[in-house]
Amino acid sequence: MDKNTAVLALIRQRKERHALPRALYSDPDVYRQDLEQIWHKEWIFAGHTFELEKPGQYLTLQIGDYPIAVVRGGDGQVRAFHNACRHRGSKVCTESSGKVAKLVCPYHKWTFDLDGKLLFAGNMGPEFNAADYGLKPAHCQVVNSYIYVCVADQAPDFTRFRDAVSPFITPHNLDDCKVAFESNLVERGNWKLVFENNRECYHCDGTHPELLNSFVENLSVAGVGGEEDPELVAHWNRCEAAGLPSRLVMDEAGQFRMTRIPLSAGAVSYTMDGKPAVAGRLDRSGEADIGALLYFNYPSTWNHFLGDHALSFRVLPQGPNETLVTTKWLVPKDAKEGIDYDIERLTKVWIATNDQDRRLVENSQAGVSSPAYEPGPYSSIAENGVCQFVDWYCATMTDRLAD
Ligand code: 3BY
Ligand code: FES
Ligand code: FE
Repeated sequence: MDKNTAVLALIRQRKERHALPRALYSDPDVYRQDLEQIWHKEWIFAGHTFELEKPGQYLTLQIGDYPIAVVRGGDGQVRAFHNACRHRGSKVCTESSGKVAKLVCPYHKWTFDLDGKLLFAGNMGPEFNAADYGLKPAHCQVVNSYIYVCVADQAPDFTRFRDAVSPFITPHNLDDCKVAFESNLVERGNWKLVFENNRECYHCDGTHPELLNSFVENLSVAGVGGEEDPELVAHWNRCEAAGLPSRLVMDEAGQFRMTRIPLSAGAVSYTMDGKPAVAGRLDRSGEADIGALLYFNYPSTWNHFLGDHALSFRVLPQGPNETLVTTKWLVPKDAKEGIDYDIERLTKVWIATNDQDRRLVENSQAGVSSPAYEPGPYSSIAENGVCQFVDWYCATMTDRLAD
């Protein structure tokens, strides 16, 4: 059996509404297929346009096998490049972010313009044609400040996602904000365990005391529906009347979903007392209590938008058992630290929550790696979201591996 067929067989082994078989969380051949069939093919969330305000600002990330640099050009355009020098392959941008006049490779100083063109290469002789050695571009799209990158030769359609997500985010003034704080957490667990854990709140009670000051453990919320929940429907109606798209939209293929949820009574933000963390508003509704807009886009991001701030989460696999989770706390651009917000108050809940989730993921990785592990059943009440994620993963992989 070749490796693709073996991975396909594992996916076909999965019992409906059950967790995945052990090898899918730990086997290096499966991880390779996850990269080739998903991470190297899909649009991956890289960062925000407001992190690259000025020409020459860049950020870097690793999408599976591909180091990527995202750069704001002299013409104001944001572009993604393969961060591999066209000489002997060195990374050109070696920091996680920075600002440069030109992109200079640290090895032999080949110098590229901000649009990727090779401007200078010393001692290459008269035959050398610099025009042949520009940095290779990767696909790059922006929707409401979210920069997405795709390393495939042919990127999948982006329009469907853009058209669906944009009306939800537009009223949140994302173009007018900044990163107040960023955390980078390496979780010793497979990327699928990270996303599965995010797609349920079955674990919230008993794990997330800080988050539960404002997050309601409404079992249908983290899931896939909502029309049957009168409180949720009332919240959608009130927010929509104030101009905020809120009603759940689920992608046909199950890859992305938006929905706006109410927080617990009296709470408007993810703080210890439920009160705002930031003076000033990110959204333009004029409503004090808009709850939280949630959006995920598999495989790389989930997000929360509140009235006073927003949180973006980026998931990047680093190995079969290792995942980088980057969290950014977004506040209005003109908000002043120490006056309009306090970093410790702003970040306390999700720093604690992320760390608690990290531990859950690491415990799961340890358990599912045991030869004695047997996939158990999902709760039909509290784990519909996890099931939805795993179904999307299995359907996507089956489709591509069976081709
Ligand atoms: O982490 C999330 O985005 C959601 C909200 C809290 C727990 N989880 C279901
Ligand atoms: Fe970049 Fe030589 S590898 S200049
Ligand atoms: Fe959690």
